[in-house]
Parts: sequence; structure tokens; C-alpha cells
Amino acid sequence: MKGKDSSNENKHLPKPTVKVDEKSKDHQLEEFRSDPRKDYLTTDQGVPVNHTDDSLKAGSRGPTLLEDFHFREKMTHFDHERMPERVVHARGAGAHGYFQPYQSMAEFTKAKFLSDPNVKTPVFVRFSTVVGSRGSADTVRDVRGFATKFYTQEGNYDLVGNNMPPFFIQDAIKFPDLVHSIKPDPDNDMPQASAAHDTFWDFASLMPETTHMLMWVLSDRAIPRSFRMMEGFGVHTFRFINAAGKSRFVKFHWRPMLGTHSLVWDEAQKLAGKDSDWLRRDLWEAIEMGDYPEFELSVQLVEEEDELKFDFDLLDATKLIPEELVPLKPVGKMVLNRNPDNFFAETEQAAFHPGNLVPGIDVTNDPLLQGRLFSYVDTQLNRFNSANFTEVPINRPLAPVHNFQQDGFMRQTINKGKVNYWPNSLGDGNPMLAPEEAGGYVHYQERVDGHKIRARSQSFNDHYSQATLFWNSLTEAEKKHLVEAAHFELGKVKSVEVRKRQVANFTRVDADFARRVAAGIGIEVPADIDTSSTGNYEDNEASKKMKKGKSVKESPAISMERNKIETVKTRKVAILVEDGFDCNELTQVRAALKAAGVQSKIVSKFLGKRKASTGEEVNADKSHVTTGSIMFDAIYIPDGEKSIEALLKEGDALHFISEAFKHCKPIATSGHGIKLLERAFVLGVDFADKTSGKVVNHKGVVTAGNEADADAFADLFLDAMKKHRHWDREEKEMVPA
Ligand code: HDE
Repeated sequence: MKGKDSSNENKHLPKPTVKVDEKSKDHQLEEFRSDPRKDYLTTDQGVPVNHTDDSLKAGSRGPTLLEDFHFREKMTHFDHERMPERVVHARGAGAHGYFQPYQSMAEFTKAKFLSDPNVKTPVFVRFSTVVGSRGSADTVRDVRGFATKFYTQEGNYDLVGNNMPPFFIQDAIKFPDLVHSIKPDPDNDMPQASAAHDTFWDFASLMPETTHMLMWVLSDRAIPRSFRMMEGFGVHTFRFINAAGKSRFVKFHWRPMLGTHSLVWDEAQKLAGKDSDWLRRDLWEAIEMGDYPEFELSVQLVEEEDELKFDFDLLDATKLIPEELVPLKPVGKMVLNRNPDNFFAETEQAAFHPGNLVPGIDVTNDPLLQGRLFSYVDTQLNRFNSANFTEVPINRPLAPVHNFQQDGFMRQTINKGKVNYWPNSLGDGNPMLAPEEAGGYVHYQERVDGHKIRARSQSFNDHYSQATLFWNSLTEAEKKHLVEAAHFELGKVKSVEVRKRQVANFTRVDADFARRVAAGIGIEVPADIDTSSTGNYEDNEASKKMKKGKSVKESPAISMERNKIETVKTRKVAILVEDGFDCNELTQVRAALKAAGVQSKIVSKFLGKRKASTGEEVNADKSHVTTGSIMFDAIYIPDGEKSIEALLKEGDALHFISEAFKHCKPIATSGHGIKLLERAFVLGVDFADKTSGKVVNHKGVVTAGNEADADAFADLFLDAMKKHRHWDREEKEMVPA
């Protein structure tokens, strides 16, 4: 239907009054900040308090008196500190920053924040896991949320995405079922933050449309090394509309400047115990140290007339557009440069909504997106118990807000005057309606025509091609990790029927893949299980056209390993030392690491000073009980006969090394340190050159003889670190760590 949006004859247009710059969100928050260190303690009424350690009692051994207003107020406030956690994405970490376009995108969208390379738009980003509750571990296998709020001159725009480009389901009506199945079981509330249980795989195996997303979730993408090293995707197809009214389809991508990297599964599980805040801490510390996370925003643009030229439907959120068919167009960069002051007030209270749009960006008819447009505000009403959550500082736009919304719990705005309706003459017709030319939001006038029907388009009915595309695009190491993840996930499923059904689905992806999965979970590849789609699919003109649409069999852009960014910036190196280490070598190597932007920490049996063979001292930053190899990207053991002798007798140090070897991390040592590698089961390494003074990099194990040059040694170590992980270490399977 063609319809007209709000129009307005009023020629007296309000001029935007806010100039957005990097600091304005700060300024806006300023009035809400309180710093208890700077003043007297007071009650909520501002009355100074002289004593807060004892309640007011009838006698020092008597009952507490009801009239103790300070006690009552303090306790009541405490009793009400919690708000309901998010029903999904409950655990998250946030950061402030800004976004700046590289060039004007005005040809494609009239969104002002994308039109001027001189404008920095303040942003708030919240990264999250999906399944676990607020206190769950960071490193579980899961999709990660990547939600960005842009405080633009034209109002707030939210890009509420994930770190994977497809989604599990095609229609929002299945979301409650999906989430129920993946959350802990309703009878015993187990398992926490894990898909590895019967109910999830029962649902997934009965819903073949999940198959493509399952491949992503079983891949290393589901265990990111850092929020700073994770891609983000808008998932749905949206619309860009330019000033002339021309619309194009758009997919959004965030790419981390540090490259996309992952943990290994054993490491992720151990981290969940050793530091369950791993990802949140990593983000916080990076920002504190000035290593500001950066992400490049890119778009894939599709002309309206090309909508039906692919072999999948752009409106189907279980599909991605392969970059080989539509390349990414870089738009701008986001820098996260400030930690929140208060987790609850900012990160917890941040309320995102895919329907927060600005002129120049609009939604499509993707049935998953359409359902989200209802769900997000609805869920905030449950969390905040009021529609006034938009007035909380983190959610308030920088653009001025003028309307006749009023009242409700916790209303902050004090509206003036008698007039609270439109049209009005008593208020001089204010606030005026903004015509399109003045930035009034006008929904894209798409023609829509159809019968009311509970059905999906037949063009949504191919659930396997892109799962196969994903499998085909991985390197052998990535495929191996995926198969092992399936062994873990399905290995925890008790129902043989469910395991069989899922493997049957996988046979439609790739026979070899299905066989490899089946072999690890004790079942034969079934031949005769019905894996056809559920759902009511309707054939139509669009599906007919799409059958012959463009496709690719492989998309190298999907593989993390094929697209490594070779940088060592912000990587963490553990340096294992005991008394008697070689100070000269340590100092030189450490300086080279620092110059390359690498952080290093001295790890030893105990905290405190360690003495070099030549008498100098270094401070041990971490002891073995407080850390582990899993908390570092690489390890270095400086030479020094006594230090190495001591390390040879430390089980924790040997475990540290063998575990790092098993997790394919770069390891460097020289001289006597080579003995340590041999003892720590660092196998298959060619130590033939160990006495010749040569520096050798063997699958990421960098060794140097006694006469080796420390700079050359450090360079080779840095080279090994640029590779991130050395998956070609077949010998790691033999290491008992
Ligand atoms: Fe969400 N999702 N979602 N989701 N989602 C929520 O909103 C929902 C989906 C995403 O850091 C909830 O405020 C439905 C896709 C992120 O605060 C809720 C459907 C994508 C976040 C909700 C989806 C997302 C949420 C829970 C199926 C990637 C965290 C709390 C149609 C594009 C935002 C909240 C933050 C949060 C509903 C599917 C991303 C219940 C119904 C697809 C990053 O409204």
C-alpha cells in the first residue's frame, strides 16, 4: 500500500540546537554523576549523616528503632537494587567511544552521521553472551551480541547485531522456543550458559533452518579471544535511503582492526574457572591502558532491482551475502575510548532496540526483524517497569526531545504548560511537525500487497547450501575444531535419537563432515531420517526467480585463518623466571616486545622480587596460583642456568609450557631453556640447531643457542606471535595437558 507519512504545512522549522561532538555525552551525564569521595555522606534527602556503623537502638543491647530513617532508607534502597536481567544477552560489558565516517555516504543514505567525515558521533557499545545469566562465565561457547547506540544529531540509532552473520531461525515467532530450548532446563535449571544438552539439540535437529547458524556456533567464532577481536554483523538486511528517496538494501559489518581471533575450547573452559570475567576484564584493561579498541564499519549494498538475483532470499536471516558476490564497502571507524563510570547505570540500564532508526535507514520485511521491532521495547518495559526508560542518562538522546509523552513511573522530564495534545492552538501549534526536508522521519514507501497467511516464502526453504558454503570455506584446522566442538556438544546429549537426527541433518551439509561428527559420538551415519523442513512454505514469483540466482560454493572471507591480520599489538606474553635468570637477554627481549605494542608479565612461583644471575631484580607480577598459560597469548622463558634448574623442578611451570604448546601458542626460549621444553613435552621440535647459536622458529617454538643475537631472537618470536596460533602442531595431541 502506498501511504503518506506525517506531513506538515508549517514553514517555521525548528533548527537543530545540539552540536554533537565527542564530549557532549559526557557533558550530558555530568549532571547525574555523584562522587561520594568529595563530600559529606548524606541521606537521599541530602541531610548530612554523622554515623553509619550502628543502627539507632533502645539501649546499646536493645532493639532497633523504626524511627531510624537513615537505617530504613539505606536498607530499603539495598533491598531494591536489582532490576530483572535481560531475558537473553544478560551478561555483557559496555564501553563509550565515537564513530567517524571516512567519507560522505550521502549518495546512499541521508543519515547525517554517515554524511560528514568531520562529525564524530558519540557511541555506547555493549558486548554480550546470549544464553548465560548475568553472573555466568564470559568464555562459554555462544553467540556474542554486539550492540551499538549512536547518539546522532537526528536522534538515537541502534545497530543491535551479533558476532555471526546468520541467525538460527527465520521467523520471530520461533524465538521463544529457541531460547527456551537453549536456556537451562526448566526442571533443574541446568546447564548454565551452554547449548550442550538434550533440549537444545532436540529443537535444533527438528528445525533444519538452524543448520547454517549451528555451523557458526560450533566454529571457533563462538569462543572469541577478545571482544576487541570479534566481528559484528547487523544480520538482517536493512535499507539505506538517500535524499532523492532512492532505496538500496544494506547489510552492516563491523571488522576489528586487531583481526578476528579465537580461543581454543580447552582454554575457554579453563578460563571460565580461572577468570570468568575474562572478556570483560580484557576490554576494560585495554581501554584503561589506552589501547582503544577500533572497529571498521562496512556495508554491502544491493540495488533494489537486484533483490531477487541471488539463490537465497535477502529477507531470510539464516543467510549471509557472500562477500565474493557483494564486496564490503568501508564506511568509517569506531573507537572505544572510555570505560563506563558505573556498570549498572550505564551497561545494565542501556536499552537497545533495532527499531531506533534515523532518517536514511529503514527496516525490511525480514520476518525475524519484524518480530524484534515488537520485542525490544516490550522487554524494556519488563526490566524498567516504566516507559520512561528512555530518560535514563545512557538512553537519552543528545538530540532534543519534545513531545507530549507524560507521566508513568519515574518520570524525569518536567513538562511545562497546559498543552499536552496535538493539534493545539493554545501552544501556538508546538511542537511543530518536521517535514522530510527538515529531517522528519518518513518510512520508506514500499508497496505491500498480499493475503493474510501464516506461511513462509518458498525462497526461504533451502537450509543447507549456506551451511555447506561455510564448511567449504574453512581451513582444515578450522574444520577439525568444528568437528571436535560437535563431539562435545552432541556428546553431552543423552538421547541417541536426537544425536542421530542431528547427524542426519549434517549429512545434507557434507558427507565427510557428518561421518567425522558421527564417529565421535558413537552413532552410525543414519540413512533414513526425515530431515525435510518444518514450516509452511508457499511458492511465489520471487522464489521462482531465485532458484537460478547467483551463488558461490566457497567464500574465503568466512575463514578467520585465511583472513588473519598479522599484528601483535596488545598481545600478552608470560615471562617465566626464577632466581638466576639472564637479565641482559630478558631486558632486550622485553624492550623489543614493548616496542611492538606487546604487554609482558613476569610469572614466577611466588610474588615478589626475583634476582638475575648478575644481581639485578625484577618484580614477579603473577604467581602460578594466580594465573595460567591460558591467560596469555605467548610465553617466553629467558636463559639463566639457575632459573631454568629451578623451573625444571616446578610442576606448575612445566604444565604452563606444555599447556601453551597444546594450545598452539608461540613459545620462545634460549640456551638452557631448551631443556625445559624437552621436559615439558614440547614434542616434534627440531632442536638440532640448539648449540650452533642459530635462531630457529619451528611451528611457533622459537629457540636460540647460547651465542644467538637477542634482537634476531625477539624478531622471530614476534613473527611467531603474528600468526596468533600454530595449528600445524600435530604433536600437540600427545601432550598430556
Ligand atoms: Fe535480540 N533480544 N532478539 N537478537 N538481541 C534482546 O532485548 C529478540 C536477535 C541482540 O546489549 C532482548 O534488551 C527476538 C538477532 C543483542 O542490551 C530481547 C529475536 C540479533 C541483544 C530480544 C532476537 C539479536 C539482544 C533481551 C528474534 C542479532 C542485547 C534484552 C526475532 C542481529 C542488547 C533486550 C544489549 C537482546 C529479542 C534475535 C541481537 C528479548 C524476539 C537476530 C545484541 O528483546
